[in-house]
Amino acid sequence: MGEETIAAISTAYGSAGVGIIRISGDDAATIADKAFKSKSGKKISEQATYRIIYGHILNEEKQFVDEALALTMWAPGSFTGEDVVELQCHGGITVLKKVLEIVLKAGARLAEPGEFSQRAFLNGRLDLSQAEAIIELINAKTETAANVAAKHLQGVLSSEIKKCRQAILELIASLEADLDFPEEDFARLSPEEIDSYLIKVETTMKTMLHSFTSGRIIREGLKVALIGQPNVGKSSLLNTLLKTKRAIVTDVPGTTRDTIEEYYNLGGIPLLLIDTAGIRESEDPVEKIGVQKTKEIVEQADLVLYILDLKSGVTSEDQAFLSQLPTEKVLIVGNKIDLVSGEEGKIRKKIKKKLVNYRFLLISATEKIGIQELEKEIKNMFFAEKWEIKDKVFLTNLRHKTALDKALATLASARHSIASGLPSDFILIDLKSCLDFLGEITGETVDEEVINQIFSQFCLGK
Ligand SMILES: Nc1nc2c(ncn2[C@@H]2O[C@H](COP(=O)(O)OP(=O)(O)OP(=O)(O)O)[C@@H](O)[C@H]2O)c(=O)[nH]1
Ligand SMILES: [Mg+2]
Repeated sequence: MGEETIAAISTAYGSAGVGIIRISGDDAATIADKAFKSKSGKKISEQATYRIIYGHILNEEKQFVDEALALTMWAPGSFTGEDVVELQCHGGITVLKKVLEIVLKAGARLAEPGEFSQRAFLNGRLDLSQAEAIIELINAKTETAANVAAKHLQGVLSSEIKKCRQAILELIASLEADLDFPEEDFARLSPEEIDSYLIKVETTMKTMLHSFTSGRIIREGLKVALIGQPNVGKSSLLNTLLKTKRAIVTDVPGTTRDTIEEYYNLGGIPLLLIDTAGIRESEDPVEKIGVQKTKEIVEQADLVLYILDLKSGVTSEDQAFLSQLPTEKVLIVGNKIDLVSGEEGKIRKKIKKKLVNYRFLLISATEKIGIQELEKEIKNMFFAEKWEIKDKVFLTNLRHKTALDKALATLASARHSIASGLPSDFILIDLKSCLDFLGEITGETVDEEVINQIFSQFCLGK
């Protein structure tokens, strides 16, 4: 150890019943003793681990600043693996800042964002993917996202990665033994055996990789953009789905200017619904910006609900706009079916003819017709598989995905070497890189710069 002792406010900035100052490092107890006087006269440094004592925070002039409870957690039995004292004060930001200042004057250094977690990682309390799960859990926007992050924190992903690494490691050992002791008479693996061994590891890794799309949706929500010309009923559909009057609806075209984003829970799966400004050529500068923004939203969306006003049908503007988008990203929603009752068959035929190969359905946003069918269609498009969080590993982090991509590429290269009849030296090079890439996920083989970069994204005090 021998690291500096660090301190920070670990609770949210705002008003709350309680706020916590966390102090971690070799001098945590001595520093805390300078800021905190217990009611009983006992020193924090004389306490056993996991004790709570009541007392007062006093400034340098021995003036009373706040009441507090001091919680002791001595190394290695703390989050960071170091000596930790947490001062539980009252949760006002001004008072917490005052207490922090006293602690810093007593000899602690202000912690960098994520520094407590970084120390936990460096002291082997968590691996890198588990540390990243903390931030995922803190930022979880839905219950599903929190559940997945909790699984990662428990090490579900790490253990899957470690299993793959172990398998590769065993193969490396066996191939190296062949090279080192060529005369020894033990059963050697044939190229076919090596290949089928690698296929197994590859399959496990690919399954993990494929979970990334779902994983990202779990974390960020499926981005669903409501797009269409002015007045077709985009905001009305948003309101109907959310069952609130979230967006302003009027019969004036160009009502929505800025985008409106709201999370919507579709059977446990988060959808991020984005209502946008109707697309049209406009001279109005505000509307122009809105339309430009709509185009950007379309780019980022996982799904575009392209809304048509069935009274106007499919216009050439609609066709022009849609032609710029990949068909599989679009679901055509014919709205205001209530206004054209009796003409459904004819309308369907027309849409089919003008918009070949698109999925489409007919609804009424205001009369709530076809809404369940719409929800069902979205589910079918994206969530055909069951979202069982139980034991399944979901890849949610882009850094992990990139490392896994690279690891898979090295396996492919190893298999290629086998197929080309190359000697095991070649295969070994790839297998060792594979090992390194997998190790990047859990943090065994990642360089310091990357580690610093990861932890700097954490919030202050974590
Ligand atoms: N009859 C009927 N009217 C609807 C339906 N959906 C929307 N409307 C009406 O159409 C008008 C426009 O609705 P909005 O939801 O504001 O349309 P928008 O696409 O958000 O319009 P902009 O924000 O201007 O681009 C309003 O008067 C709504 O009441 C529907 O299913 N049936
Ligand atoms: Mg609108």
